[in-house]
Amino acid sequence: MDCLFCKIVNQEIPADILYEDDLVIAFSDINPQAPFHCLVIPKKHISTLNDITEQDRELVGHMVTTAGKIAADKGFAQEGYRTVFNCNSHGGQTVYHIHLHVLGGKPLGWPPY
Ligand code: IU
Repeated sequence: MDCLFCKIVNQEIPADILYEDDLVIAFSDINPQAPFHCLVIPKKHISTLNDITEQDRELVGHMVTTAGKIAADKGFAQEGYRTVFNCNSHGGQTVYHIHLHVLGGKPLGWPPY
């Protein structure tokens, strides 16, 4: 499978890794949209949020708790931060391996258009 994020998981492509465990990896986004912007991805390939099954509940929960821990470690917990899953074209998804964006370090606008 020709998946860019699988290649990052398999260390075939370099990335600025911020966190890694058996289930997930977090790395800096190459095109940051905030002073801090990283992606938390599962090591398992899942293309979109539409492909998540009941069996992935723990994995996706772990992605979210990992995002929260990274934000806390970076000192964003109090002032706040944003987590985003984009799904398919209308959601703005461009890489088809699910990833949770974690953005922080400034007040972020809403809505996102
Ligand atoms: P999206 O939700 O699929 O649009 O987000 C994909 C993100 O992956 C986007 O923010 C890119 O900047 C980021 N990214 C990356 O960090 N490294 C890469 O090699 C590529 C995309 I291609």
